[in-house]
Amino acid sequence: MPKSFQKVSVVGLGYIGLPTAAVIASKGVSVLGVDVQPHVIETLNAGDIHIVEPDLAGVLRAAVQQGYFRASLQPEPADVFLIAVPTPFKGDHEPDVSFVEAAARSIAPYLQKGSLVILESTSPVGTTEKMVTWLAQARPDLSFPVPGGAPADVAVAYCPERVLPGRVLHELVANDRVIGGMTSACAERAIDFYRLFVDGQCLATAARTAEMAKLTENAFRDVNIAFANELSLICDRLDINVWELIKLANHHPRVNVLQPGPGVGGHCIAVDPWFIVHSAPEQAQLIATARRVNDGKPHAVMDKIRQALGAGGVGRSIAFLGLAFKPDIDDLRESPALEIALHMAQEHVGPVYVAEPHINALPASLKALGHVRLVTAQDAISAADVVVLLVNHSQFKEVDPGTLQGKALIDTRGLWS
Ligand code: SAJ
Repeated sequence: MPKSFQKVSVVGLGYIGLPTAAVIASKGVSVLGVDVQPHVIETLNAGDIHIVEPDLAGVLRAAVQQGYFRASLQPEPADVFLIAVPTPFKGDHEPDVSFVEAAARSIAPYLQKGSLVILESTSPVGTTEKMVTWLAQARPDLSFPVPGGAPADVAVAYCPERVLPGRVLHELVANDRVIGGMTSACAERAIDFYRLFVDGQCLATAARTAEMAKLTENAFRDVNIAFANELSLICDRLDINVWELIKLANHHPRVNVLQPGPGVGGHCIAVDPWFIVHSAPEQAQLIATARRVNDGKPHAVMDKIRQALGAGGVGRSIAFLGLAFKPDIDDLRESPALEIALHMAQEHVGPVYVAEPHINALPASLKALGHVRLVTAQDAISAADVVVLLVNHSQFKEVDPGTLQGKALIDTRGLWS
């Protein structure tokens, strides 16, 4: 292990920071995890975890037991500081980088000559440069890098995470990384660090390009999903089966249309493109439109449900199959399926059945309505007049098609089409 990376501090112990800290510690590097939530610190120091991610519990527990990982509310001196805090919205889709600023200011007192600071949080272009400004304000005794400038006391780089929830431990090690330095010397230093645990390629670039690379990847996927979602609306109007259409079109050697659905959920794809739109609103026309198309899709599904319920909708019952934001996970964050089920249950007075095999209890918002029950898929289908398939969980493929006979069926994922 290079002598300069003996102690690493990871600030922000969420879905990215914690697995990253655990993987680095598993390589025999001493890692201090820092978070502002006392219950997170207590849980981790006891060798347990507070998030759901396959294989993470074992890796973290071993790291704690072997003394390579410890969590604290307070930063401490370290050779490398890796920041992985949330960057949510404020106001009208405006990126809020205040957690990055708070994290930068919290580590500033512990920097010294030779420190390496890396930002991993998904961030609008220019955030790494801002972070340097905050650090420099707090530490006038140290020099910090400027693009194309002279070597500085502290190296600063931006390196976005690209892991897929559910496969984080594998992808953290296997994926290629884009590593943007404030200067090329900063990028090289950060690459040396990532080599401690990354098997994929480490690709050097400027910090601004690396920031934009992350946003581009998710905006690319969002635009392509929007194309599929728009096609589904066009096909409804023209009475064409969109699933068959896409299968046929994808036989073209250079066409690969993605799958329509009830909308785009999760914490990344529905959020990150707005960071681009906010930075360049005049230019980012297609990206903004794609966001609107995907955000509009749940409303199109709700209109279909209202139609299926018909004029005598009052006493009829609805089954919603799936609440998660994508198949075979338990994550309900920003889920269009949950949005649709909740809106419709608020508006519909008849019985509502929800089948979500990955949860044990209804989310509070649905439970509070009083007329929504969490049941198995088969029970939901048997009891319902209108069946709405919202998530293509593997388990729903087992449903006997005979049981769907005579029901009004809205299949937003093409599972039974
Ligand atoms: N979806 C569709 N149709 C499709 C594919 C996806 O409707 O053909 C929907 C899903 O149902 C879901 C949403 O899109 O609601 C997002 O799911 P996803 O599997 O596309 O992506 P995430 O949000 O789980 O993870 C993404 C990944 N980014 C890309 O694939 C470019 C992941 O690599 C990133 O690390 C992650 O965002 C992140 O943290 O930014």
